[in-house]
Amino acid sequence: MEDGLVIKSTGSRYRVLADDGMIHECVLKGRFRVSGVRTTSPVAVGDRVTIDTRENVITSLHPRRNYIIRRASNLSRESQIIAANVDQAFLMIAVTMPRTPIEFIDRFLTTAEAYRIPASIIINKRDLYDDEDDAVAARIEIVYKKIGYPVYTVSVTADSSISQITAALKGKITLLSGNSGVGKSTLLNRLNPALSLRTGEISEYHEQGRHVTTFPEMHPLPEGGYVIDTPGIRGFGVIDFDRSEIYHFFPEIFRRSSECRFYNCLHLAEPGCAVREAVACNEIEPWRYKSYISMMTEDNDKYR
Ligand SMILES: Nc1nc2c(ncn2[C@@H]2O[C@H](COP(=O)(O)OP(=O)(O)OP(=O)(O)O)[C@@H](O)[C@H]2O)c(=O)[nH]1
Ligand SMILES: [Mg+2]
Ligand SMILES: [Zn+2]
Repeated sequence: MEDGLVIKSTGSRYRVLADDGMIHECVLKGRFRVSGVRTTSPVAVGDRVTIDTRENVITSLHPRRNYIIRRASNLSRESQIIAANVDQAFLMIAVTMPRTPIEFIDRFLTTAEAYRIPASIIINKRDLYDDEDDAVAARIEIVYKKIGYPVYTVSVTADSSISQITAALKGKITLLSGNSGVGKSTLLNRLNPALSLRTGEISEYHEQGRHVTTFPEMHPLPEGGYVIDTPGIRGFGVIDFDRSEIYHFFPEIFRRSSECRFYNCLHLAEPGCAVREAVACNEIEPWRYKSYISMMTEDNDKYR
């Protein structure tokens, strides 16, 4: 018997890095259940497990600090656990080639808030930006830093140093998300050249609304820590927010809400709403408020 870390899951087979450094390709023994949810696979990357090294079976799952879950679709009751025991979440975006929609950023951040997982933003590909793109990137950096999120504006391919990112990832388990083509795999290869991940291709292409099961993989960093790449997962584990709670996950809106006239103000059209006043005078960024309104009214399915 030995303890280890699940670094890859394909739904039925699991790659386990045992604490002695050996890799074991394992299957599950018997039945495991996560209480209350039906999942496509009960064990996920980031899980700590005990394995029987003679038979290469996982015999027990250790308690989790947290786990990020993603429902297969609105109609499905099955869920997929994307990762367990995550320390922080990084969203990589780009202003151009490809441009990440602002609302995508806000969906990601609110989900991280709901999970109470600290989130950071990497704005990549700055070598490609013209003056206008630079201004957009600078604005994004200012807005999100003011709310409290660390933001790193870089070019993973052109910058001679990305040491701030290396330092932020060191020793932690980090979930890395971002729309296809922003440079996630390129970053991982730079952090750990031994990985030689494929880059430049559209991975696991999927159409809007259609669910494709993809399996996140955990990559070790040379200086300690792991990054979980989430190919084909657009948002990450967009959860079913209770409408009356959505504003709790916009920290600056939540802070302001204590000044609203009504304790149950949803910051829509209520009189005496301090949030709308703050938006009107740009103390709260209007695009953040727009994202909030959109989450209050729109179909969340397209961000899964
Ligand atoms: N000019 C420039 N190109 C970059 C930069 N970072 C990545 N790229 C290029 O962008 C393309 C896509 O990068 P990937 O690392 O494959 O993107 P990804 O986020 O892993 O995409 P998926 O795996 O599809 O989700 C590749 O051709 C990279 O060489 C950058 O900072 N500047
Ligand atoms: Mg990739
Ligand atoms: Zn209000």
